[in-house]
Amino acid sequence: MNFPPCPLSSSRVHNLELKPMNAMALMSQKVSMITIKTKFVSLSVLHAPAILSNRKGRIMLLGAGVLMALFSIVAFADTDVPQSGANPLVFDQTATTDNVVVLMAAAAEHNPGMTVANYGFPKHMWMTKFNDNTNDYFKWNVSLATGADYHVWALLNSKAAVPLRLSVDGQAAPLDFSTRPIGWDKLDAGVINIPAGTHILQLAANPGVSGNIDIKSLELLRESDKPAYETRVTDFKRYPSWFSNAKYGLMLQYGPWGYPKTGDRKSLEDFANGFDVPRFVDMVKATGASYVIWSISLITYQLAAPIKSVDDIMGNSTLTSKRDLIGEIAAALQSNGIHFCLYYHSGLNQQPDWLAKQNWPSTFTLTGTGDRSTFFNNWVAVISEIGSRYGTNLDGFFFDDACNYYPAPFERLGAAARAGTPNRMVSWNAWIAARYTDFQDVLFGEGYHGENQFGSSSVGGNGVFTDGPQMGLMGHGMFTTEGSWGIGRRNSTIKTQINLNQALGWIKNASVHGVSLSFCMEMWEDQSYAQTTMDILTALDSAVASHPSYAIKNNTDGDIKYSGTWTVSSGRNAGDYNDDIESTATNGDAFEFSFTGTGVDYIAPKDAACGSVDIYVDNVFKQTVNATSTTYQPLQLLFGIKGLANGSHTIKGVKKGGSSMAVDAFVVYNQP
Ligand SMILES: [Ca+2]
Repeated sequence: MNFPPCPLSSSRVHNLELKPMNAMALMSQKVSMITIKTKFVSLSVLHAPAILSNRKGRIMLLGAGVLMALFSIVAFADTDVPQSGANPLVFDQTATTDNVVVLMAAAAEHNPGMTVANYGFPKHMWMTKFNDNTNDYFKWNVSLATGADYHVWALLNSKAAVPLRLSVDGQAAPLDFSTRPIGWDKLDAGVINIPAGTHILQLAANPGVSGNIDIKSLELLRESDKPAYETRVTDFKRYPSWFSNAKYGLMLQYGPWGYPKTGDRKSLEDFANGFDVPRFVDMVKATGASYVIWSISLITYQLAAPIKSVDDIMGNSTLTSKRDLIGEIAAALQSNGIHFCLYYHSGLNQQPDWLAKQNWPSTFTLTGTGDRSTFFNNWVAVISEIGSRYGTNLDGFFFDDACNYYPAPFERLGAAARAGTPNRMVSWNAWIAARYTDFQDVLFGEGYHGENQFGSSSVGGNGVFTDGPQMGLMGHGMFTTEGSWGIGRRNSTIKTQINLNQALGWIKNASVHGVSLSFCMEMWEDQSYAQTTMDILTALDSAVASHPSYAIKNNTDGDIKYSGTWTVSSGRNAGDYNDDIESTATNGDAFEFSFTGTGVDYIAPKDAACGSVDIYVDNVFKQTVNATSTTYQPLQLLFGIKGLANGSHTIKGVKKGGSSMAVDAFVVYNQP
């Protein structure tokens, strides 16, 4: 999560508060930009260790780094960048979980024409400008005890179909694959055989094709391990229907870092003790939100809850409060039928005393390598304690900045995130990139309003992407409603930046695809908020309530029985749902659609050839409808009924007159 959401503007993060850490991060970013311009990625590595040293030493080292970078323009202009991290990189062939081998692009030996996308400490993003030069390549020196077939996925961003080749020591049976022109992708590249021993895996540019590609990594999984892997992924998924049916929720990036309208912020204890939970619950109820996503950490890593593992890691309780405010909010919302999730930020780049306990590797930002075992162990201790503490009152975890975790033992982390209840949702923010792991349920959706995109769930679906970068994740959008994600500086104002029609449009589109939207709302430390935003949310509540959740069933649906002589007409290009209809020319022929819900709409075209139809609901005659029209009109509501008892029903239509009777689709309503 960035302030504002686009990391391209991430330098504005540092305007929030120029604490020493932020100031230093800013400096290191500037230095890295210099190295990027010189195209000497390896030299950037020299600067990174300085970030974690003491302040005086760091400034001196950074200065030396700049000089070295400038000097090196002349001295080493044609030097390729050597492999970072383990060399050779030994494949673990004994692990039965977390056994995806990740080859980081930035860690590979590569020519200097490619650069790291640097968004500042401690994020590691990806390499850019691959296939921009004819000699671009990545080489990983790897070692395997046993030769095997490996399935390969590529995390990359391409606007064009670019043929690429992965090879082992330049052998005769390389793996050729092509990028898809869909932007970020987790591309199934196919299978390559890697013999036992030490070998060079090489991914080379295609000199015959121009195409500027961002690439983060290759993920390799032994083909014989793939069935078990897929079973574990399937077992991990929860896809809770309460979430896909929620339509919208509220996100609050609110915590002890927040300021009142004027004046200073409070201490952690005073903040926690001063919060009025019933007042907050009343506010949430007024918005009509089905759920709340609450940030337990963000601009500072100070938890408004007595989390003992944090105290143990710190050796004191400066970062936790005595009052369990988080637990009280969770319980109060749940008792009002409002689901509760936590947003979690690692605090690495915003809380220096917390960072100091993580043994964070200085190599990570620029190469994606380094030992992060202390960080992961700490994370597991904290997250599993939070999870256990709140149990079923905590419905989900949204983990920000997954770029700080990847590559990660995501199966282990996912199990920790489920401590206390096996049904908790898990989400990792890969921002604009493809999903960083299959061991999660829900798209984080930063800056996304639920618009259809490559692989989106179909209308009436459960929201789960069927293809593309987010395949296997349930859709979800999360965005700012006002100027920022939260109140992180003194004397802030809140300015509403959406309107009701816009919000309603997003929700209508997203909800028919099973995608829920999280409106991030700012709140001053004293729990006051912008009335203009509240007015929109209140109006949204009544507007959305009149649009109950529904599913669309096409004329080809198996729950529709056709009796008589019916003909399918598809590829009609006439505006029909799914471009097809089913029709009969014989009086007495009938359709009967069985559904479960509280209402149904019968959708068909009107046309000069169409005539009258007798409609029955649960075998009781309702009325005769007429589908005659001088012109062809697709998607006409010929009959609709609501307010049925929630359960199984049938709607039947019998052709009575005219040349033709048609069925295009049915809409099933699930709420009164
Ligand atoms: Ca149709």
